[in-house]
Amino acid sequence: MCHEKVPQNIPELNVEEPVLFYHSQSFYSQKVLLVLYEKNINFLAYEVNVAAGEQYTPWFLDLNPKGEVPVLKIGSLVVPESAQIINYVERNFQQEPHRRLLPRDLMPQQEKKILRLSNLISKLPIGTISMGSFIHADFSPNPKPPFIAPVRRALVTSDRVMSNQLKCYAKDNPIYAEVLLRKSDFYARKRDIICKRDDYVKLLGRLEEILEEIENELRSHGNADWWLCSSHFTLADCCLGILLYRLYALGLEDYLWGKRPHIGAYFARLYARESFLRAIPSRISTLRTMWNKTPANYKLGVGLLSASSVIAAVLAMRK
Ligand SMILES: N[C@@H](CCC(=O)N[C@@H](CS)C(=O)NCC(=O)O)C(=O)O
Repeated sequence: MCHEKVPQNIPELNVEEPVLFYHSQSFYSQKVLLVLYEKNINFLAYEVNVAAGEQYTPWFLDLNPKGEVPVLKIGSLVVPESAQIINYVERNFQQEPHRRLLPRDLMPQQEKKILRLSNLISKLPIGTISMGSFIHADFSPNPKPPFIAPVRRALVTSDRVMSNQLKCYAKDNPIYAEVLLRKSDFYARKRDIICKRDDYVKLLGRLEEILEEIENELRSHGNADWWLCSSHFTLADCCLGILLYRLYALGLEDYLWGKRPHIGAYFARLYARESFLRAIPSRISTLRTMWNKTPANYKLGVGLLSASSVIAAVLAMRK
């Protein structure tokens, strides 16, 4: 078996309200969380133990055969994929106390711009950008927790074995074998792009083109107190806010918006928004991720180092 120590049956959640299966460090989960908070939707959050492979248990694969978070479940309705979840909630939760992320009073060209920019941002291969930044670390000199060196190394290692691991999950779950094997191929191809520096530079170039367009858009508002495309915080802001947060956590902010002051100011403004603060991972969850992802020998080293510092301090005090 590939997985252990995780619930082998769907958790009994006898609730009427929507349930979001998510992971606090997952980019796509954070985007959905931001949308749900912005729209003032009550929901129950179930954190899937991705590190232990809970997403490949049969009960989770029944929800999403790709073995990915986020998934939204409302009664018997199951909606996988962040884009589908966002579409679903935007269409179905529009009346008070909810609010639209595409407000009614937008001009047609504004709505078009919001949809276009949201779409551009959503198409970015964020997993490849993240993993590539761990390998070509000179682009991201200042990574934030949880992306400290031992965690980055552990993530690169688990990404490297993922393609084979997925073949193993496919064997364990023959009904979902086809989709899992397709995902295994995807991981093998992604690995090629991540490792080749030229390909990674091209990917960052594409990201920069989008950020340049966003910088120009923000600049065009002058001093108006606008978000990306409107005075309202819209769908485009949910996509952009979480993208910027991920790039910042990876340590790419100087490289990407050091020379784009409007994006820098926009990013700082997000921290005054309650929904954004709720959607990004708490310190506790970041510490938990760091602990789970840090190899045991490194923890032992840090433990020994701390113990020896304490002993040295005690000895010094006795002198
Ligand atoms: N296209 C999916 C991507 C979701 C995705 O990649 N989720 C990642 C976390 S950010 C995941 O569940 N990874 C676990 C795995 O693949 O084993 C979406 O938009 O929801």
